[in-house]
Parts: sequence; structure tokens; C-alpha cells
Amino acid sequence: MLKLCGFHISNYHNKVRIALLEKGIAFEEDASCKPSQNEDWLARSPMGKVPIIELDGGRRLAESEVICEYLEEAYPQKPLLPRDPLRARQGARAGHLHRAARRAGRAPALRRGVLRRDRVRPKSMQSVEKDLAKGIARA
Ligand SMILES: N[C@@H](CCC(=O)N[C@@H](CS)C(=O)NCC(=O)O)C(=O)O
Repeated sequence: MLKLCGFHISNYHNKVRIALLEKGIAFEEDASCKPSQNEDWLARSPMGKVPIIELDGGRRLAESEVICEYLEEAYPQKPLLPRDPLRARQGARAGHLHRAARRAGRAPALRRGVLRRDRVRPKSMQSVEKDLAKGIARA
């Protein structure tokens, strides 16, 4: 059975977990896996991070985004992305926008902008609104 290695406090882990649950894929979890640069863990996770998935026969995959793409291809019966390639890529732009905002240190403002508009400083909100108009709202 597919094994998801990592822990629930990790958003990356939860992203994969939600995909597994939504797609109805049977899996088990190993919460004892921790990020580490120890050789033992690096042999399972090349960057030493969580999450990873382990498949029957000892095959493994790391990186939450890559894992989700794998799940989408390997278990096509309940797709999480639109079948139309253009619509699927338009949806993926939300992820790119979030990563870009994180790199620029603006992810907290972006999240607050989406979730709790009333508590965000107007300047942050303006910047978020600009990004939302570019990427997410017009998918
Ligand atoms: N790009 C990775 C990021 C995973 C990641 O950063 N996981 C954290 C736990 S939430 C981790 O393992 N951090 C340890 C480290 O960065 O060395 C993914 O999407 O899976």
C-alpha cells in the first residue's frame, strides 16, 4: 500500500494527504519520518525533507507538487484537475502565484488577503489585489 511519510503540522504533507483523500486512494501514514540530513533519511528523501511517498517495491517520490502530479497521472479515475489542459494550467497558476509571493515574503499578506480581508494593511491589500487580478480571479 502507498505510504505517506511526514506529519500533519506540515502544509506540504497535508497537500498530498488531501489529494490522496479526495482521490480515494488507499494509503497509510508514517508520522515518525522527520526532516533530517542523516544519511539514512537522505537515502529515502534526497533533500532530507518531508513529505515523501513510498510505493510497493520500495519506489519513492519526494516534493509535494511532484507527488500530486504523480497521483493525478497514476490514479486518473477521480481527477482533481480539469480534463481540459488549458483550464488545468490556468488553475495551476494559483500555485505559481503563491510560490512567487512566498519567495517575495508576501505570502502571509496574500493568505490574509484571501481569508481575512478586514485585518490587512491597505498597502498589503493593494499589492495582493493586483496579484489576484493577474492570476487567480480570471482562471
Ligand atoms: N518543496 C518541498 C518542501 C517541503 C518542506 O519544506 N518540508 C519541510 C517540513 S514542512 C521540511 O522538511 N523542512 C526541513 C528542511 O527544509 O530541511 C515540498 O513541496 O515537498
